[in-house]
Amino acid sequence: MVTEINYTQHWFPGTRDELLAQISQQLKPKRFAHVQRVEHTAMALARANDVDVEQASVAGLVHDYAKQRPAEDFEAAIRAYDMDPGLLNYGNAIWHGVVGAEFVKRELKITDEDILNAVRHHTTGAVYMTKLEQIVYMADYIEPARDFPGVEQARKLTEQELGLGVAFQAKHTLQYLVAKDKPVYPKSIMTYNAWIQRYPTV
Ligand code: DGI
Ligand code: FE
Ligand code: FE
Repeated sequence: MVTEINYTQHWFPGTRDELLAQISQQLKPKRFAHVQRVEHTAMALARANDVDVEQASVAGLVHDYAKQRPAEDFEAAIRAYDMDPGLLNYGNAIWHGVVGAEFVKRELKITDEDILNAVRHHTTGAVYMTKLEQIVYMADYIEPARDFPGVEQARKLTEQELGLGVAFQAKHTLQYLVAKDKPVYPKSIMTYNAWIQRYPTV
């Protein structure tokens, strides 16, 4: 996929090609292709929702930056950066976003808190999410290669209104986790509670 965008702002201190080069060192080809599809979807959602398209490009590209790190890296970072020790009870699924953002900040020199929060919250969502955070959360869920029951409805709702998509995803991810007997990270439940009250119809 070719996404022609020249970075003219300061979200990442370098060109898009330089960012891609750094990300490709961290990710296997399949995951690298996924983040580029998320970038593309996030840029479209940004255009539709009056969010900075370049900021959405950077956030989409970096959202899974830490996905393929070993557990030891995350455990060390949780201790080094005084993060919630409760995080140690979870695993890569939760760490790659909330702890991964710390690697994004330090290694990619991205300082914009909106982008960093979009990375932090892209798996669990959050009670309060900016439009950029909602965009990355949804782009990850509906990028073109996603294929699961309900994805078409998720795409339609997101097009209608970002918040509808967020509520839909929060509800369906919670249902999925419970059905699979997986532990639910408390933040995922908080996300569900908040968004289902804002959008009770999903
Ligand atoms: O990294 P991706 O695969 O692109 O997508 P993602 O960051 O949304 O991760 C999705 C995975 O995370 C999916 O398998 C469900 C899982 N997940 C989401 N919320 C929770 C969770 N896993 C646990 N254990 N607890 C959660 O609250
Ligand atoms: Fe992810
Ligand atoms: Fe992802």
